[in-house]
Amino acid sequence: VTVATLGFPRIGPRRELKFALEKYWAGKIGEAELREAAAGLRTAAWARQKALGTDWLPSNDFSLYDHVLDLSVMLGAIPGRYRAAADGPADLGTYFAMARGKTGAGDGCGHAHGSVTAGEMTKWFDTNYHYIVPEIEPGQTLALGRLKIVEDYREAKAQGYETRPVLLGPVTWLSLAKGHGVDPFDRLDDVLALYADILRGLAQAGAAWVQIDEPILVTDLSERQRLAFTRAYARLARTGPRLMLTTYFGGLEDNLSLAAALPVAGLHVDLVRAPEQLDAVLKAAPKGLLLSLGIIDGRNVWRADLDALLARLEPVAATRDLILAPSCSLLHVPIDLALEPKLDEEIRQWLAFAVQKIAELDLLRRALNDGRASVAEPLATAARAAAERKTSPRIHDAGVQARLAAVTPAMRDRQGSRAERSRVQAEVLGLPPFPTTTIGSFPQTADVRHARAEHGRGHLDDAGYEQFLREETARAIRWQEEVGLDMLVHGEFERNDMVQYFGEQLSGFAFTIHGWVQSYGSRCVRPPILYGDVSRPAPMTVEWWLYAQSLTDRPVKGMLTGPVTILNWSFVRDDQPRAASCRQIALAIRDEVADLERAGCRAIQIDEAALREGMPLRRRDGQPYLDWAVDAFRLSAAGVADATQIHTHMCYSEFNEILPAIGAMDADVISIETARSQMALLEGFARYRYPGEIGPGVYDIHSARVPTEAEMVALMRLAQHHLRPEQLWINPDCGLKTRRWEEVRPAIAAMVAAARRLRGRG
Ligand code: THG
Ligand code: ZN
Repeated sequence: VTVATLGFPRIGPRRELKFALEKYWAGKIGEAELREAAAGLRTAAWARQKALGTDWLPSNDFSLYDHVLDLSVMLGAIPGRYRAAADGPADLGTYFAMARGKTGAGDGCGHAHGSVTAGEMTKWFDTNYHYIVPEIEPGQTLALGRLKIVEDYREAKAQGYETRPVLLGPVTWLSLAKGHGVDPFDRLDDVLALYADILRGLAQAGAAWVQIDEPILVTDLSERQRLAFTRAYARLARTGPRLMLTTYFGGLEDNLSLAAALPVAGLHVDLVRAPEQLDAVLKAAPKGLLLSLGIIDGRNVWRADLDALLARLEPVAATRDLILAPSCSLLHVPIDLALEPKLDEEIRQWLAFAVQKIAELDLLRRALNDGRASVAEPLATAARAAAERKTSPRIHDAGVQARLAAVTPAMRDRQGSRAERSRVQAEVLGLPPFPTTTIGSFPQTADVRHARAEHGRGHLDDAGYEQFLREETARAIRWQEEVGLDMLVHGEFERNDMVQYFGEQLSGFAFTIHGWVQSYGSRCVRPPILYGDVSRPAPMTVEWWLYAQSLTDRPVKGMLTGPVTILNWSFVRDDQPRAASCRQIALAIRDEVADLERAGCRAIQIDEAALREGMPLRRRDGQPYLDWAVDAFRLSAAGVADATQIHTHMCYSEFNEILPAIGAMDADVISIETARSQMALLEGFARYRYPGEIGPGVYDIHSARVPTEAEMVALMRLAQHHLRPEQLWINPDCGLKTRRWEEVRPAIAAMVAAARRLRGRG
């Protein structure tokens, strides 16, 4: 029995990669320094994993921005708009242009000379990691660029580390790719020829094995994808190194026989998401197939129940050779629990971050190879922790249970119909046609982040920090009045993150100091850890809302994160269903909604940015998920009077398949991203006859480009093809926290001017 890891966090224990990248983008360091920082992180990761007992070390799991983008660049899938900007093979400038776009001369005055839009970014399966969507244009040439994967393999080897390079497989890459009018699978053979070259290059460099990731195998596959698997692996399996076909994020199910029949040398399966598949996998796997069992959760932070795992593994290990591994790459968990000195001691006993997970694998291997007695003491410690967690009073709160038991169906329903609500809300709010608003956050400037950091370090006291935040909020309110927005927001300067902020104030959640997880590129999040029954000891947002509203006569929206999004962006309990945890959070948010309303708030936005991405990977699981997710949202929102306007917001999503669910949420107003898709999204809303009010985003906030008034008017005219004018709001397509004021000021001014122009037309 040996131990493998499938990938290690890239960002570094102190987010070294983030800081190096941001310095490089700011022009403060050069390419050589950036590459040096990256190489240091790779070396440290190999050394660390080796020291912890990893037999199979990964390479090429590191990326400067995104591993899917790395592969696209390696295959030469570089859309024309970037080729114009660079001659020759893709350099670092092209790579980052694809990742982040590029602002060229003329940007800011609304023209786009030299500016290039970034590749589309979307969620990696059901995680909170975002990859850059591969693009295949008609007539796209594909040709190998720099073989980063071979370079990284050699780099490790030169340092004395024999590694198993990680390569995203061709069928998953093609499945994720967007073909502009062409089916990416038409290019299968071209892509396979390049993969064969990559594999030969790795073989020449000395690699004996390659980890080829095909997570698409845990989804519902089309016939074309299935055929592609057979064709691809017939071609690749005998090309060079042995292939460890790696699946994760779910069970193989109906794809098991397909996967087991591929002529690969090894198969990795996820036994955390799909523990029940072990028997079927053992039966389907030919004796010669090396099995890698993903038994330690790469998606969550709980310590494993080692005794239970050993009971399951011992009989298997007696009959065949095994690799023990995390279920998936450790990219999705924080690096090291040892960096959390402030974490509650009892809760710490229950947790394992990336480093601790590898130690668990090491322990399991020893127990299997040398007998449990050889590791009796650490096993006993783990068992004690597991037992204590099951019965801890920290987890179980009778008050919360009683409240849940008393939830009635009526608590999920608003009092009046949509039409009635709309009428009283119009009366109370007195907004003009095409009302303007923003999604909630304003720029998190260096000043804001600095003040928060100083406060965190104790260099700025509570009163000083509070004073700073008040001034920022007051400035934001004044500016919104001046620029002429109709419904204001307080700006969220006090919030680090829309989930973490609530996690820090709710009971049942723990939070970390260094528990960063990469979200995209240099951006990270610190997911709160939901360990126990949830309640809200005190109002969380009312003071800031009251302060902001005291400064203006215009309505200020109350800003909350919805229960589904809090759930999806947290590490959640594994001892009860997600639906149960979600309902508890919903009740806590419901309390906050009630307090905001009592304080006089007339419009409350409950963001469900992550509702769509929480969709399970298998179609059959979709509707049950939507049922409880929508239910939780309604439970959080429906306690208000008809006159209180409930808003919600959803981020970049393909909504069409979930429109009935969005309708069922019964929010009065929804804001969505549409700027990039030229309002195409609205067709679906129109076809479905969405009954509520909608703010289709007219300002693509993911780009530094400042849109013009004319562009936004044009977008709203497009919107009116699909929806009645009374339904429409005007807003950016997401929060503005990642933008700079220099961009936000002119963009919002143009947006308000666009609204005025539309009103003039009547
Ligand atoms: N919060 C959480 N998850 C998210 C988002 C979020 N997932 C999807 C989307 N939004 C991802 N976008 C971002 C945008 C910005 C940042 C992170 C994810 C970001 N992070 C700061 C950074 O990396 O410097 C750290 C923020 C902090 O101090 O906590 O800016 O909004 N949970
Ligand atoms: Zn958004």
